[in-house]
Amino acid sequence: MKFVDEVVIEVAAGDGGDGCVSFRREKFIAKGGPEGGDGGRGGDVICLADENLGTLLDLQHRRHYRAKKGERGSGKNMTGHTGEDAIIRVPPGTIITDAETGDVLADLVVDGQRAVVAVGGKGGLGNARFKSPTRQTPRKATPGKPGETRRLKIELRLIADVGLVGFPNAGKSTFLRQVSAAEPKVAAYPFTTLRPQLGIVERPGYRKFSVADIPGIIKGASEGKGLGLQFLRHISRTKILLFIIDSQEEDIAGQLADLLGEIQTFDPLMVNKPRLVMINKIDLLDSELIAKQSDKTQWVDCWASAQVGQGIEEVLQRLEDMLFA
Ligand SMILES: Nc1nc2c(ncn2[C@@H]2O[C@H](COP(=O)(O)OP(=O)(O)OP(=O)(O)O)[C@@H](O)[C@H]2O)c(=O)[nH]1
Ligand SMILES: [Mg+2]
Repeated sequence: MKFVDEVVIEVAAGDGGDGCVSFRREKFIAKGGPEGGDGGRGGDVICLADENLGTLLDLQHRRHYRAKKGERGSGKNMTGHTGEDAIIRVPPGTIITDAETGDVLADLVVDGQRAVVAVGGKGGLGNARFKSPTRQTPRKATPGKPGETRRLKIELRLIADVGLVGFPNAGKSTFLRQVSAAEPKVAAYPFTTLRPQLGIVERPGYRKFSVADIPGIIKGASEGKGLGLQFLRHISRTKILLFIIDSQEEDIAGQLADLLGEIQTFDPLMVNKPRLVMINKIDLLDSELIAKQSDKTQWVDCWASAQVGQGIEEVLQRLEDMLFA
């Protein structure tokens, strides 16, 4: 299944119904007063967060949404019915911006949250409204106002407590498999992960938290290399970044610096987020070597092996302390 995390759609709220021209007809009265009702309001276009959805796939298949027009007014001062709203269901974590102005219209975070993204037109006025002492039989009514139309950019961001950052092949997906029930693909080549994935860490007696695995970034990603930085948006709202670095790389300090540099380009605020640095694949390292290097690697928080599970408990404990302290 393809992961769709950004879609542009077009929406149109319903036009207002027209006002009505009508006169009372009663026995023995040749011409009664005006009694034309107002038109109904047009329906709104509403975005609704629905936790049963995980992607924007539905929106990719259908890109136009239109709410119903308001009903015309009718005789006997009857106001027309309001047009039916158009409801667009999106997963929690969806941000909706006006594609032309860039204004953020809504940020839907929890299930059931809704936002009007295009407002229905007002109904027109019926001729009953135009009666005055000098104008007993107004033939005037006004048409309904047009509903708002908009192009919307719909973006999905995973909502997670911890975001994984690392170069391709560092072992991010292996880590997520190790600590949660999620089963992202793991393979010995770069760019195995092509779509963000969420896992929940559940340990008996501890609080749950969620971890987001995203495709690896590479040096130069900010200039469009690799898969680019677009996936970083998924971890832009996490509370903590967990950097995973492959111990087999020659210059692990340089790796961290490069990762931070790329993130900085994407969003300077992300660099200030609390972070934990984990060196992975220590099952391939000589433990004496680690001990010898320890004075040069004080910036490392944890040494672990996502594959065999060594040191992972400590990583989870540190994350838990940072999240819930
Ligand atoms: N020996 C050893 N191998 C590991 C460890 N963690 C991951 N690997 C291997 O490293 C390779 C890459 O692992 P992935 O988990 O797919 O790496 P990733 O960071 O998700 O990679 P991308 O999705 O491409 O960004 C796989 O062959 C894993 O089996 C580890 O702790 N020890
Ligand atoms: Mg991966």
